[in-house]
Amino acid sequence: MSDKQVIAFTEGKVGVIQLNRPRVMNALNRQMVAEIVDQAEAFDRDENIRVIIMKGNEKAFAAGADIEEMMKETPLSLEMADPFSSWDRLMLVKKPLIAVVAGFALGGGFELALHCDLIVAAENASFGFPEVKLGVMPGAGGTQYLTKAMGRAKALEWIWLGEPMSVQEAAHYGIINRITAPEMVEEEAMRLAVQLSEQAPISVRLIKEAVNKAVDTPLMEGLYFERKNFYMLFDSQDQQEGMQSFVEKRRPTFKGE
Ligand code: CO8
Repeated sequence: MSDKQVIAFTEGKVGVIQLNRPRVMNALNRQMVAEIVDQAEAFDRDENIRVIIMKGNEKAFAAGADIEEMMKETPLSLEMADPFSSWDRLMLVKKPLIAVVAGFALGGGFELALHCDLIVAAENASFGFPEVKLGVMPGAGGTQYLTKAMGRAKALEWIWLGEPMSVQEAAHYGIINRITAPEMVEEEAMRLAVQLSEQAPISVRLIKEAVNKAVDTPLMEGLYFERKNFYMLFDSQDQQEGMQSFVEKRRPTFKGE
């Protein structure tokens, strides 16, 4: 096992995962994906953490799967290694995940950002699925996420042509949440993370569950799911604190209980 490929640290109630293969634009090899997912799960279990930030550096969030590693794969090696099961685990993280994207978020790097709940992007961010130019296609959810976000025709155009997408285009399709100057992007993401970390944690968690449910559930089923989560919150101290603080005209303090 070589050196660690992600750096993890905390700032208050925010856990930060920094992708750390700058020499290759944070290309995602298997070890790095495993470390990202293990760390995200560790923060998810950590009672002191309420929000998780995932970031790269000023040149790249991640320029896709590591092509040197990937070029040796065969259908059987992929089947046996089952690389996408790690990505499925990322979807089970219950706390908010915020991607900070400066520079390239391509292929698997774009998919990694799309696995996060919110994306804060620098003006120089560039998103895209260049896989077609390598004779393959997106494999970690790109065809599904993009089609749900922008509709079939535009998704086909982007993925077929493999062209880079600017932040303005990504914002137009609702793919990213905020755009900032490159030097402000980390600060803006941290500001958003801190704001989220001050919300009632159980509410935040059940809201994520319910919104995710809306993505591929018939409306009636989604409405029932939302209702159950709404009822459940009336068993929390945070609900009592939130409403009590309102009538007492003071700021609430949420404990996640
Ligand atoms: N894999 C391996 N090495 C990479 C990758 C990559 N994806 N991207 C960049 N590098 C390396 C370069 O080879 C170069 O290394 P060296 O200095 O040793 O030559 C170094 O990073 C710097 O890159 P460049 O010199 O090319 O920098 P430029 O600024 O000229 O260009 C680009 C930057 C545009 C990002 C360019 O490097 C590029 O096009 N990279 C490849 C992008 C790409 O095709 N990504 C898609 C990969 S396929 C994919 O993601 C499939 C996803 C499937 C699921 C995910 C599983 C993990």
